[in-house]
Amino acid sequence: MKKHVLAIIMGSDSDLAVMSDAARLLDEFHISYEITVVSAHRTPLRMVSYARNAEMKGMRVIIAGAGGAAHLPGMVASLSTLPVIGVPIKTRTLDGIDSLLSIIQMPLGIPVATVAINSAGNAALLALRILALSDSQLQEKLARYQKRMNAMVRKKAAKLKRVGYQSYLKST
Ligand code: RP5
Repeated sequence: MKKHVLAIIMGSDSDLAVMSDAARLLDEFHISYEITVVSAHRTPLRMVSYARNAEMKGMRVIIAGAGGAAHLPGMVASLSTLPVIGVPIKTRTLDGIDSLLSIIQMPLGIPVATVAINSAGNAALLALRILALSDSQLQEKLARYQKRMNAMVRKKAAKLKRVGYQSYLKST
């Protein structure tokens, strides 16, 4: 069986559309991951066994998305010593502020690195940076990724200068 080095977990399949941004980025970087639903509230015992076994299975980082009373990232971090990156999911009632505050305000001792609301892509990039500490090829790939972004922004700035803001807006 193929060993996954990263886990993408989420409290519900309703989080999948957001969390798939992380999966897409990891695909782009050819990093193996497991993606699944683990609910802190609806499947607490599954959450305990998932978090307890993750390191033994070869996982290096866990990305955990949750919305509302979002206990999943903190609970998983409390059950393991792996780095956990929390993704607050935007909610219909409170716009994800509930998720953000639930995930980010961890007490001393159990850290969760929290990204912006719905920012699963940045969670993946942060996880890649952690892996890259012991993988120079991955570090080079990340540097190339940043160079491509840099070039894209410079190209846009040059176009804006060339055509002016009105034509630019019409062309986008
Ligand atoms: C959380 O409750 C999940 O992470 C999800 O964001 C939220 C709502 O879940 P569903 O009612 O859509 O399944 O546990």
